[in-house]
Amino acid sequence: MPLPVPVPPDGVDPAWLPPAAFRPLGSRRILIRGSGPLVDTVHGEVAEACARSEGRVVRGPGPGAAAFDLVLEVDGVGGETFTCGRRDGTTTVTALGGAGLLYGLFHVVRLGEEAFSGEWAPETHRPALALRMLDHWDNVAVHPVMGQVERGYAGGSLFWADGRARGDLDRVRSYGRLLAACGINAVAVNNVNVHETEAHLLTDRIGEVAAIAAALRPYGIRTHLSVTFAAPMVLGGLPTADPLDPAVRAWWAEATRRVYEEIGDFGGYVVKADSEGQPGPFAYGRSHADGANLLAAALEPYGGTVHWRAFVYDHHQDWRDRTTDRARAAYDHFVPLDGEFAANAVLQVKHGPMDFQVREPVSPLIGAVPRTRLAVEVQATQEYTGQQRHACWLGPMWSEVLRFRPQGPEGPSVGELAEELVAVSNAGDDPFWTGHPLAQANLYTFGRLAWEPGADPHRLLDEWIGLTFAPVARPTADGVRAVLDGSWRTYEKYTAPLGVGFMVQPGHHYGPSVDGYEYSPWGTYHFADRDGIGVDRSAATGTGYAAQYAKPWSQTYESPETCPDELLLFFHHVPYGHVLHSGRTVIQHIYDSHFEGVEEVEEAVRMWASLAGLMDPARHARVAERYEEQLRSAREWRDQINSYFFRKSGVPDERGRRIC
Ligand code: GCV
Repeated sequence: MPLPVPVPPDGVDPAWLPPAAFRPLGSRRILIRGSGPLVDTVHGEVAEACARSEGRVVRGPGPGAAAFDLVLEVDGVGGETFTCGRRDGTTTVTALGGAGLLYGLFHVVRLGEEAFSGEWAPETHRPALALRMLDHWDNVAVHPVMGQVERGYAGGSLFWADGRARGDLDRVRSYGRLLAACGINAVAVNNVNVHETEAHLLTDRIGEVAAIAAALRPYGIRTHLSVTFAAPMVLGGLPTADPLDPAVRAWWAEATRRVYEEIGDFGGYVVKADSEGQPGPFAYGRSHADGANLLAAALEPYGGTVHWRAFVYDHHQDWRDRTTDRARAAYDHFVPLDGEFAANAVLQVKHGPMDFQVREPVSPLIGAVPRTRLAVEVQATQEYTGQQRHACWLGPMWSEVLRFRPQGPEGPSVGELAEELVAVSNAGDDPFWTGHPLAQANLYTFGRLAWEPGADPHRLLDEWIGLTFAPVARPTADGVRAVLDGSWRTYEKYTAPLGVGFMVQPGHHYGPSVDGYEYSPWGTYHFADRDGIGVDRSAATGTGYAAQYAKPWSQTYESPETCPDELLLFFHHVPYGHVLHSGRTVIQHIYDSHFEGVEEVEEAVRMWASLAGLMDPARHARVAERYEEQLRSAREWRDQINSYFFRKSGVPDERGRRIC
């Protein structure tokens, strides 16, 4: 039976699955062979597309394939792999399982008319990373400081409303559909900071999680849950959460058994422990391997996984103490534990050593735990990259991370070392899903990069444009590409310079405040004085962080002479007159890049205005409105940063531009 395609509520943007994107497929004669729930989903998609465009679909063994333009068939025991080729006028997608067929269908949608022209040999497509996951930092109850979605810039939660799981889950079904169309196969439905209400999702409120899981399942998405390490105490009334205590182990085993009674394909737990106030094993003198293995043991009988976050650092640092370096923390905590984690425990590592800044080096932990399963975590929600008020397409940044080779140029890339890629989701109940309509490109690119980490992100951007604006005319495609293509570097230019990071307003993290975190306990400093700026992380004279890298990176980063310009202030404290590889001094680079960044935003605003009338007016208007704010904010960044460094250094701009 075909499963009806979910219908999002009125006014909700179709994102990258507008009906027009299905037109090339919908006007064809299509044969579907195979059975099972995901094949029913494929059947529903095809049936709806055909009903709209006068195509025809047959399900079953069918007459000879030659009578069809497209054959979608399952031939295997399961899995996500599919093969697609075209011969004698018939395009064939042969998948190993229902999930593969679903991905094969969306592959055909992406190809559009191309899927039905010429001939090509069968090509096999399989995801490079087994798990491609979104972590939602959603709270059930609205948190007094963080709101409903922590670091959420797209309205309220998609899953939770009025203190419980939404009754109407059509929007969640539509979300699952969008995610499947870019290759995502797992979702964690609540914040890693687990507050009291949300702790109960594990036990007495698991039925609500089960309802969400049921809504996502038809699109091949497994549901995961963030849990508090203190659950045995908070929920079970035990006096301890010590991971080696038999009663604690029994409690987790029983709680997990009940979870699987409700959700047979439950993915597992996500845990933030001993981090920013969340409880963890340190309270009992136990290691993080002890902690992770406790939950892994409870999940193991059911095939579940624990995602244990490596974001562990001291957030009560004394800013006067120059020896403690937050960037070192994940490596220092977890490298000694390599080889101690259970087979179903995955260490989830932020891509950089700090916290999703616009520019960071790749975390040295990623290349240093060969006997530990790794998930790399990126942030689609733009906490430090414009909060979905600024257009900032992060595809090139994530691609750089995934292509980096931590063990040296001959070693494996991050995309090869990681088994899984996780993003903090940027979606909410906003009609455009992501607040800023162009931020949809981040979600889409993330999913596609998780499938194929070596893909050229610009190709993926073009894919997103082609689908979202279908049928896309040249000026629209060129215009959208022009405003997004370099937007990450533009954002970098007008915010904190040369990898030094932060300089944001404390708390909400939007907008400039150069010294906002300079005298705080969070370990995020720039150390600017009248002579220079930057953090000395060299082994010779600094915190020693550079030595956490394998060669040649440890050597490259150790010296200001070889350190790449864009990371200079992350690794070194240098005088304002230090000459960069670009030939400019640091101070002149600060001035120039900030003027340039704002000019680039001005250009993007003009480009966007020229696209009026070429797309859905509501989408155009929303972006235009966001650009007004981006421009205001970029000018504020430029002026605060330039004035701050002019006042500190006393060095005038070579070009005599106005700096207050
Ligand atoms: C969910 C940063 C964010 C926090 C977030 C944390 C994390 O510190 O500001 O809001 O907490 O990262 O990744 O756990």
